[in-house]
Amino acid sequence: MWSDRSPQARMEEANTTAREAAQLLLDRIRAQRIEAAFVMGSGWKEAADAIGPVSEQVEMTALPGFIAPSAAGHAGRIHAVRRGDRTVLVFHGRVHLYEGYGPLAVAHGVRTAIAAGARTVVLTNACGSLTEDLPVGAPALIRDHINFTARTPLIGARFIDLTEVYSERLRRACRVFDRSIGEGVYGGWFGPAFETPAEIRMMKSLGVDLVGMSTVLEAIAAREGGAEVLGLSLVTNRAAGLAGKKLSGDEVLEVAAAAIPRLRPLLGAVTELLLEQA
Ligand code: 8IG
Repeated sequence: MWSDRSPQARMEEANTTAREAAQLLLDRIRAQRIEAAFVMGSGWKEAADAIGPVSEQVEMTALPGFIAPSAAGHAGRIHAVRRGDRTVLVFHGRVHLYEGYGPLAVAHGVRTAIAAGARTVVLTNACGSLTEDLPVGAPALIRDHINFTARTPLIGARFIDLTEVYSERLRRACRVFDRSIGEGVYGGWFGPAFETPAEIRMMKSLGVDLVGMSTVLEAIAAREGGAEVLGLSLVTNRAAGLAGKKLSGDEVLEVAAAAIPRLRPLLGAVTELLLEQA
């Protein structure tokens, strides 16, 4: 899948497959539609219980177009959370460009959620920080992004406006809930290798505050689909060359685990907000 056809056919196939996946998913979770979708990146998964009790679970690979995520901590499962007569989806795991499947596979979860009715997509991730203002262990709002991947989930003449990818309204609401939460520009990096110190200096000079390997393509696809986007980053390390030591996977996991108590109330508040407006 996602290969050898004409560009238009591949875009159509992506949208058709998302609609098919959405229908099957809605059948499985016995819902008419969903209100919102959360994509849980590394570090965030253990805080997902704050969104609400899980009523149904679906394996991603049971749905057309989904690929079992291979990155550590990505379960490849979709949870349905029922709150009153409303349903939100929680994606445990996502596909990254560095896994090699391409931008359509990366955006498929978001497209499926929107085809299932989601009007809001909450994209979470773990990332590196380029500024002392966004400290390790703290969540931060994504204000804007720079797409360094040279990829896009859009094929053809789709001139989508990206003036406000990350909803000002939702960011403001998060700041009201947590007055100390920081905000920054996220640089989306292809990976899988982290940046060199020179690449981080380049990004810094271009106005990047946070850097990671996800989120940007999903955000673009969500905007194309007309959904509002909230981007939440958990800073787990200082970017390469800024901390005077090498980046350590174990340290990232430790920082993420320690941050769970800070992420839970934020996710709870965001869920309330999304259900209120629904
Ligand atoms: I966690 O420093 C995490 N993910 N590109 N750079 C990039 N991705 C990351 C980083 C980082 N930390």
